[in-house]
Formats: sequence, C-alpha cells, structure tokens
Amino acid sequence: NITVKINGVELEVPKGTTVLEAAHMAGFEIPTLCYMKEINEIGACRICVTEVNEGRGFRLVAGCVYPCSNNMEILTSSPKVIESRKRTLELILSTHDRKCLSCVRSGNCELQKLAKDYGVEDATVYDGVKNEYEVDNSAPHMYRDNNKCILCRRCVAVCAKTQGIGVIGANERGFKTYIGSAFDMGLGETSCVSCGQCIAVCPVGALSEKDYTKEVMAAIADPEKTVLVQTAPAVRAGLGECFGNPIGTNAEGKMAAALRRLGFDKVFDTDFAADLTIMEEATEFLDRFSNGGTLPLITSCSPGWIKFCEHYYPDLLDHLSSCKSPQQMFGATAKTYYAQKMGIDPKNLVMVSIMPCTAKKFEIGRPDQNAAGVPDVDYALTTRELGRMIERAGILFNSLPEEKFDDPLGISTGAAVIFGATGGVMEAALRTAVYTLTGENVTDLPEVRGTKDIKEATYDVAGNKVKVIVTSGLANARKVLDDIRAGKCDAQFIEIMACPGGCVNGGGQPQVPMGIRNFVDIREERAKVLYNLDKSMPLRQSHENPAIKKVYEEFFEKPGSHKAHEVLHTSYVK
Ligand code: HC0
Ligand code: SF4
Repeated sequence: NITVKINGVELEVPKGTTVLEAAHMAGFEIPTLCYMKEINEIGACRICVTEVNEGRGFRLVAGCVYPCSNNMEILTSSPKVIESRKRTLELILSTHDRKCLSCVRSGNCELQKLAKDYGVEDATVYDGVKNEYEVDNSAPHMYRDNNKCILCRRCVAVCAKTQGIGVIGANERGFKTYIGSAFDMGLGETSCVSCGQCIAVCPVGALSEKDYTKEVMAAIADPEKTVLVQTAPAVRAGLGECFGNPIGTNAEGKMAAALRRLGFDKVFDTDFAADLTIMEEATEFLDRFSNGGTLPLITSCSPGWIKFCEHYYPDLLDHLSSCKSPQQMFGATAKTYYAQKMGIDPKNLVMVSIMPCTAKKFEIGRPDQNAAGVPDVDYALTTRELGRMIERAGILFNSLPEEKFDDPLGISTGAAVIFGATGGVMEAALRTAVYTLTGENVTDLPEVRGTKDIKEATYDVAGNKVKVIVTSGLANARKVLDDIRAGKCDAQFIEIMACPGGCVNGGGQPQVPMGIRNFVDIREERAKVLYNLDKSMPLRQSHENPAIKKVYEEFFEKPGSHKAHEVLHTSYVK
C-alpha cells in the first residue's frame, strides 16, 4: 500500500490506484466525461484534471488515468483545477448545439450538470466555426445527433468492447472529427444490433431512442381503439430512477397505477407471457433433449442477440429456440385469445409494450410476428419513454398508491419476473423442466445467478446430466458461440442476453451518470429487485400459473401444440 493526501485527508490506497479512485475512497468526486472503468480509459476529455504534487510542486494531470504514488498530495478542487475544468467546458460548448431547453437529456445531461456546477455562464466565449451534421435516423431504434456529440467515445468503446460489434468509430481527424459508421453509412445500413448500449452510456443528448410517446397517447385518445399495455420484468426495477428513487427501487405497484392514470384500457404484464414462454421453451428443450434434436438449445427472447446471431453466426441459427420472445407472445396472445374472448376486432386493439430495451423496437417489425394478421405489438416504448409520458401527464409518481395488474394477462409467477436478470430465463426454464421430469419443485438455482461473464452449471435431472451456460453482453456471447462452432461446447441449454447483466441493464433503462456507474454495479442493484419479488411471490413456477393453465385449456390445448406453434413460435433469417 501507499499513502496519499487528498485535500488534506490522509489515506492508504493499494498500489496502482488512480487519482480518481483514491479521491472517491476519500469521499471526493472527480468529474469525468469520457472515462468508463475498464472500457474507456483514454484520458481524453480533460474534465478530470486534478492537481498533484509528487515532490516537485503541483501540476495538473488527468485524474482518471494517472496512478497515485507514495506521499502524493492531491487537490481535487483548487482554484487552478476549477479554472481549467471550466475552460475545457467552455471549449466543448463552443461546438455544441446548446439546444438544452427541450433536449431529451435536459435534467440528466452530464454536460449540463457540469456547466452549472462550474458556473459556465457564457457558453459562447470560444464560439467560432461550427461543424453541422445531419441527424442519422436510419436505424429502427435510435437516432444520432452529432451536433450534440462531445466526442467522449463512450459509445464507440461500449459497442466495440462490451458488445464486440464495433459499427461506430471516429471519422476524419482534428476539428473535423465526428463519430459515425465506416464509409459514412447510416447506422441502419450497418450490422448494428439495436442493443442501445451506446445510448445508455451517452453523457449528453447525442444518442436517443426513437420516441413513440405521442403516437401512443394519440391511440389512447382514440375512442375506436382499445389500448393494452404490457410491462417487461426489468422495467419495474428501473422506472423508479426516473423519479429520483435510488437504484434498486421496486416500482411495480406505482408503475401499474401510473399506467392506469395514463389511460390504458388494461394494464397487463409481460411476466404472464414469460410464464407462457417457459411452458413452450421447456417443452421444446425436453423434446430436443429426448429426441436427438439440435443441442445446445439457445434462448431467443433478446432481439439484439437474435439479430447478432443472424448477422454473425447464421450457421448456428438451428440452435435458437423457435419461441417468440415474451413481448411478442404477449401481443400474439392478446390479439388472438384475448381479442376473441372479449369480442374485440384485433384491428382495433393497440398493443403497447414498455421495455428496458431498444431492440424491441426492431423486433416488433420483424417478419412472422403477426399471429392475428396484424402486428403482434404496435409500439415498444423504453422505460425512459414511459418516464417521460408520466412526467408530461403531471402524474405525481412518488405519491401514487401501489396498484395491481389487471386479470387475466397480468397474472404471473416468480419464475417470470426473474427473466429480467441474466440467468433468469434459464432458472425459470429449469424449474419447469425439472418438475416435468421428476415431479419435484425446485426454486433457487444460485449457480446461474449473478454478473459473472460466463456461468456454467451441471444438474442431475432424473438421472440425466444437463449442462447449462448463461452469458450476457455480446462480446461474452462470442466466446460461447465460437466454442459451439469449434465443436468444443458440451452444454445442452444456453441462455444469451444481448445486454451485460440482462434486461435490467438494457439499452432502454434510465441513464445513470458515469460518476455513479463507475462505482456502483447497477446490474446487481436492479437484479436484486427481481429476485426479491420472486421470493415474495406465492407461486414461483411457470407451470403453476392459473392464468397460463387456463389459456392452454381454452385456446392452445398444450405446450408445443399446432396452435401454439402458429401463434407463439417464429423462424429466423439467414
Ligand atoms: Fe427482457 Fe423479456 S426478460 S427480453 O430481458 O425473455 O426487454 O425485462 O421483456 O420479451 O419477459 C427485455 C426484460 C423482456 C421479453 C420477458 C424475455
Ligand atoms: Fe453498437 Fe448496440 Fe449502439 Fe448498435 S445499438 S451502435 S450495436 S452499441
């Protein structure tokens, strides 16, 4: 260990600790714009400059990458530091669009906060020539407005390193530098998988999802339409953050209340369809397992992962489960079974889903997702879009009562709610597969939980060895897929989610400032909400869901039936 003195506070830190980390340990935040721990350590934005003295007088260094040395003195907010950071901000703002009034990030923009904190009263001091960019809206899920980009390269790093995709990078040089795709293609022409991880880490309003809140409000106001809403498991673990609640707040009850007050005719839960997915997917797994089908079977509910597989591993498509995702199963069931039951023409039924995900916007437009002859789902909004709708409607979220979902498509089990965390789909599927084979109810399977990059476990089920692998984040998925390709994978069942940590950390979840993300594992905090909900529920196995039993009795007959295949399954594009 070495000793450092930070703003007069003496502290022992391990060798190799950066100035930024040491300051954090001592209770001081050093602001950053580009720095992402282990992902983007480029010391480029210069917002983290800090004064250090290593015996030869104080000088400014980039705190995010500069290592502490023994007896170093550190000043994190001296007049010189403040002045330097302020000048850097003025320079960044001199080429920035500054349309902050209505910017989608106004209020949680990291640049706006720093401009306020550092008293940048005149953002025009360094104004001169400005580059002007056209907004890229070619992708199905998002737009890029480089007029607001500050060249921090967080998006570039997350796309290349966390997701192993790398479809964005810096084009041109010097003052002309801008972030885009190779050959200046629109993002929609590249192999972008719509995961939205780039949006989740953007500090400003340069990247954002395509917003369909106006269209949804118009549908609600249309007396001809019955508007149903479903909410993904992970949304309840993130939505509270939009209203100032701590990371890891369970917002389920207030969310249901808010949706009702927004005017949705029925407030349903994607969790119902997650249970339905388990019935279908566990059946598919057991069928492949006992009848020599293609193994390992790989889960198919994460549309960013599906697109990734189609683009990069088309030779492995036979491994994918044919199950539609719960979002799509929900829409398909609502527009067939529920519409029939209620005597509503599916054409007048509008299905809105609230998702922690931006790839769901792409998924709703995929072919073969129209069980009733109309799209299974009409609008997929992100958690953030729902947050904006609630705010715009003047609903006081934090004072809402806790309400419940509507029947029957709001009934679910603990197995469904854990879908939103990495390993959850696997755990839920195993609960039902084990029951089917042995008649035993198992609940907690800790081996597949948690945020380790690649998790493996082997279970003994009725005398059969079943090996499973769970991974999330597409760079991790590549490793598993390369093993399958090389014939080196001996697992029978694999769960893959596109976003690291699963849907709780989806590209549509509330943005958390990097100053917090670098020190708090948001994947874990949000996942806890889901595992606690699971534990608290009376039913924790998909096959015990009474509404699921009923929908099979009245409509699908049994899992894997002809009818189920027509409505709930799909195919993929090589
Ligand atoms: Fe997920 Fe889903 S769990 S992908 O991660 O399977 O988005 O939360 O809604 O569809 O249920 C996202 C989350 C879902 C789906 C479910 C699955
Ligand atoms: Fe890369 Fe995902 Fe962003 Fe597409 S959406 S550019 S794949 S990080």
